[in-house]
Amino acid sequence: MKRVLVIGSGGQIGSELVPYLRKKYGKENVIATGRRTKLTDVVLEGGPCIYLDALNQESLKKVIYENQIEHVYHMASILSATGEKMPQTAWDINMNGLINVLEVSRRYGVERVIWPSSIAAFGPTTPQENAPNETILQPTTMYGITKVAGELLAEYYYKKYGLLTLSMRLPGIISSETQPGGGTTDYAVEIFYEAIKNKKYTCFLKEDTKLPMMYQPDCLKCHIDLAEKDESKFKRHVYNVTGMSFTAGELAAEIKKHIPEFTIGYKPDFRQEIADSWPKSLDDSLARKEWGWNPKYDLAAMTKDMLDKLSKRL
Ligand code: AKB
Repeated sequence: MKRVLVIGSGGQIGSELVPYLRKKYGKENVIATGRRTKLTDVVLEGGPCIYLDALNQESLKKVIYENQIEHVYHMASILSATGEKMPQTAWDINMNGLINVLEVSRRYGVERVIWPSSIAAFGPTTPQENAPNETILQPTTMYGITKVAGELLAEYYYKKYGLLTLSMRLPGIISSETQPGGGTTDYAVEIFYEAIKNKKYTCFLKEDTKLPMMYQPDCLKCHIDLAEKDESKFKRHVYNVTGMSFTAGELAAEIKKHIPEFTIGYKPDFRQEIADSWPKSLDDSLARKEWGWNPKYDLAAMTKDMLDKLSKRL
């Protein structure tokens, strides 16, 4: 049984990662923390929860020391669209939060830090199709800049102090429990809510905008794989991972197969430029080869499951 800390447990991934980890390690062993975003009832009622500001190194020390934490999942981050509205805050939260987590983790003997990077680490000079694991990283968003700097910082902590840091470059995550906030790929979740509630949706990206995506069950499995697989499997500390790639139009067409009266319009805003700077698809063959990454959901399976789950709930 591992003693686990999840920083940013109110977010789209954290809110489902916490119950997933509690099932695996026992509810008392997984400490959920949040700061700005409200924790869900499932997280609050399922085990220990505390307020934690990752920018405050002393509080972080106390939590990690007092709870003998072995694995840290650092999920707190400002995403791409919000990052463009407040670049300085994005830098502060994403970079100072991360360096605090790394510094306290290495001092108190944490075994692994799992910290998601993103497709935002890529930029317009990266190959657009099948972007390789090792490639040009010249992002044009503040969020992307913090992801590239974060990847380098995490690698620095591994080389200098032997702290095992593992990151996956996550694509857009589609999930049914907690809506994302402040990202460019958020449309791929919003569309489901609107399709069920109002049978129509206006997309803030163009119809032919293609981006890499992943369904939440695969995303959660990916986190556990990085935490649990034998260290010898990891030949590097940052991996491309993807589940599928589709355009906004293709997603709408897939939803229409289940809700024939669904209609979509397109009104691109400032997020179009962000989406255009990211690759359309990723090459995740190194993750598949080195530690057995094997996502289960494609566009059809994800769409059916999202509609089933949300229709029951909404
Ligand atoms: C965003 O859209 O900003 C995030 C991401 C791709 O990292 N979902």
